[in-house]
Amino acid sequence: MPAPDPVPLPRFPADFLWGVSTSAFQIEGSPAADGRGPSSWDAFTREPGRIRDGSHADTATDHYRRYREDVALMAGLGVDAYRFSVSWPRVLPDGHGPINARGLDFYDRLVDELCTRGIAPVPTLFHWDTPLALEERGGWLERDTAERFAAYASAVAERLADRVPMWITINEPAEVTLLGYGLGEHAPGRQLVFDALPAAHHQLLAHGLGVQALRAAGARRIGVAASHSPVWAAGDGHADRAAADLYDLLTNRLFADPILTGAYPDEGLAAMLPGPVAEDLRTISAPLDWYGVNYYNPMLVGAPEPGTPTAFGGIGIPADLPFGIRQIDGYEQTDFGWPVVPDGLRELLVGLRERYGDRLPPLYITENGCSYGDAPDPVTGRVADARRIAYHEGHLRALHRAMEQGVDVRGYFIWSILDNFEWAEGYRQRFGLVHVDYATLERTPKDSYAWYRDVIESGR
Ligand code: IFM
Repeated sequence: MPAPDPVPLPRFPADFLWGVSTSAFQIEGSPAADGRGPSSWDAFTREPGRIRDGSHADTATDHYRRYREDVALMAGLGVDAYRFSVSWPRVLPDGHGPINARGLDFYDRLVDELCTRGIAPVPTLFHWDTPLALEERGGWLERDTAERFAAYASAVAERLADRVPMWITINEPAEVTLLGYGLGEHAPGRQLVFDALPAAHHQLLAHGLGVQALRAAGARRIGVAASHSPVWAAGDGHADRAAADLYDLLTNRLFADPILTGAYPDEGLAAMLPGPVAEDLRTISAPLDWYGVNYYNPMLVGAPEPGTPTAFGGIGIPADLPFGIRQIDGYEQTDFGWPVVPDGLRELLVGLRERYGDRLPPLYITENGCSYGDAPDPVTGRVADARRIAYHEGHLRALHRAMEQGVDVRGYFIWSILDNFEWAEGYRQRFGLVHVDYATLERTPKDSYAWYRDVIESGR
């Protein structure tokens, strides 16, 4: 158990935005309510062996029906903002065609509830739940999906832009590309390895077209939520450094460079992408108001070791890839097996500032969090999650150091307000400030909830 740090947390600027995050598929449940269509993840969870605990997200946390209770929990925390995602198949059950007004009504009610409580709604338009009808036509491997996304973005903004102060186009296109289309660990379960690259380009194009559509509909303050990790080479030799550089290119620069510089980081790679790439890059790099960073941990990468498949956080990495993921020793691990490296956040942010300079808009940490399985005490009901508190304290200190080093960071969203459906892990990983009993759906704020409430309060 980590000892509490006796040094008080540093002060953040008075206008620093404190928030919490979720995504639709992970919390909402009610997959058939009010005309929602099926998503790629509904189908994936039904395939035997895909989800480690054999679960699905038909109920998840039942947020679709309990959203008022959840917004009340956020109000109790005192957060300034709530980052949630809009389910594309609720709004357009087939991914295109007529709008399902009842699906949009849910987000209308949610936004109203948030506004009533003084919490800024921050919707993400795509957090992985592709409408199944589009997935069956190739999903993100097809350019058409990007164009459909833009029409969907318009529909959502036309309804909500009058009350939404900050927008996010897409979440973590790197994970969808790598885990969904490259390795098959996530929906849609394709194992295309490097043939998955069109999925990256089309999500980036969707982001760019989405920015245009949002601006045309009057949306303000548009950003993206991209996952980033510092990549550490496993050794000083050329082979390890080259493998780490390739991993950094494929997971960090492949996504940030087009958005922030209007170019792919490697010409050979750009040449493998479909469509009018140069023209698309102009769309993809339309100026953003801010850039969102999702940070969990650094990655240690070395040359592949033939015959030794590697794994990270339960995800198997095939042995024939040109890099191998190594275990990071010497740090505590979350229950997911992810190393806890707070200074990796500072390293990452300073690195982004060095690489992109003045092209980097103000940053928000759109996700940061940890999975620990602490449960309510059977007698007192208390959920004593000291490790989560230590995790966030450490990351806030690291974030503050990055700001002292000149990185312009405007806010921090904890992943997540609630325990929820953690994709291929099912319900085995709990990231919430609030415990969810999946049998009764009872919510129990953990000690970390009270800690975050105090952090927010003391900053005011
Ligand atoms: O739960 C996910 C989220 O959907 C995307 N970012 C990482 C989180 C933890 O794995």
